[in-house]
Amino acid sequence: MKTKIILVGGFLGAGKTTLLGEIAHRLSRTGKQVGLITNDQASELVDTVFLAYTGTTVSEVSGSCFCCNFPGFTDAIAYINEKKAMDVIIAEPVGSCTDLSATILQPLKEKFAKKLSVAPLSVLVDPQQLTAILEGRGAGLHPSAVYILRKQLEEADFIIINKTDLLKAEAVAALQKRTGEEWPWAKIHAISAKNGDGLENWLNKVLQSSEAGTRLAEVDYDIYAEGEAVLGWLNTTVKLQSTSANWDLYADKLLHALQRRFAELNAAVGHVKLLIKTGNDFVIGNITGPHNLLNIRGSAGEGKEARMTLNARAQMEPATLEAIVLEEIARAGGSNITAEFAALKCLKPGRPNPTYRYDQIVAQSS
Ligand SMILES: Nc1nc2c(ncn2[C@@H]2O[C@H](COP(=O)(O)OP(=O)(O)O)[C@@H](O)[C@H]2O)c(=O)[nH]1
Ligand SMILES: [Mg+2]
Repeated sequence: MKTKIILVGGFLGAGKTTLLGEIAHRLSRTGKQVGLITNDQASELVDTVFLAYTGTTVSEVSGSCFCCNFPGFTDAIAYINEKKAMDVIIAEPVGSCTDLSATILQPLKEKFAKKLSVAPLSVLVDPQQLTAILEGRGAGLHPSAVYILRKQLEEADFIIINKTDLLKAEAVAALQKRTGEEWPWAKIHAISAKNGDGLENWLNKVLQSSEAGTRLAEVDYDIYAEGEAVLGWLNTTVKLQSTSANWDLYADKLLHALQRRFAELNAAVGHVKLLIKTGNDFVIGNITGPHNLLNIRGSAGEGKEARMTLNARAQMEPATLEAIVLEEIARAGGSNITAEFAALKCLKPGRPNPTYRYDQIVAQSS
């Protein structure tokens, strides 16, 4: 039996991890064995901690993106498959990555033809960002970051407009039509990873089709590198201690403070997310834009000790980002909560240098 491998790409905050969690649930319910792979430039990933709560086998490729560490990616596939023979493995590449068809899908089809069946490249997009880009606006992003987002859509086999729960049905239909006109070769799906709308339809298509990596985009690596380098990248894990603290209030306070600081600097936010866990309970929260509502779910309750993982991607120098995050962690805790940093990494992604970059489409038998 070949393992089906599904790559779910798309820009930071598009909803990839939410979708991965949801489809892992759905596939597991139908008796399928499912594994997940997350990816980041550094370890200490909120997505990995969050997805581990789904009870699925999760493997993290960190320190480099899949494209620049193809062997790391295929080792993660092998590691998961050794634990259990998987029917499906779903992988989430870094949100600022593009050129995945040339650097991941083609080499997978060629080198792993016996073991893997590659699914169509599905690229998720936030409808607000998509609308802005179709109207020629920048969605608050640097022009080179917009370039990356457009390239992600250009190389997609399936473009998935996510978060349709935020739009009226007519607006979804109009956006689907306009997207189809812009990228006529792609199949356009509209879903809500949150409420499940459109999900089954996309999932069935993606599982049945072997039309994977049917497009190669021409990518200018200078612009691509600049689009990634404008983002400051911070990952940290912090041990929090208190005589007694309400961790949900702390999460809320910290996220609001960070959002205010980024808005003051007018800095576009790729995403800021944190997860605080106490035993088996957790609270998870996100900021996806300077004025977007915060999204906080779950509860870590009250107590003396908690562990927080925080990831921030914002358009600013890493040193500025680090200073802001450290200041606000200290301030949100006040005199009641102390923070001990178990890990802290702050960086600017380096120039992408893929292991492989194919300039021809590899055929795949079904
Ligand atoms: N309203 C709405 N929000 C969503 C949906 N999918 C994801 N989100 C939210 O979008 C934010 C980013 O989601 P995440 O899955 O972390 O995105 P990723 O960076 O692409 O992995 C989170 O606040 C999610 O709760 C959706 O279908 N509807
Ligand atoms: Mg994610």
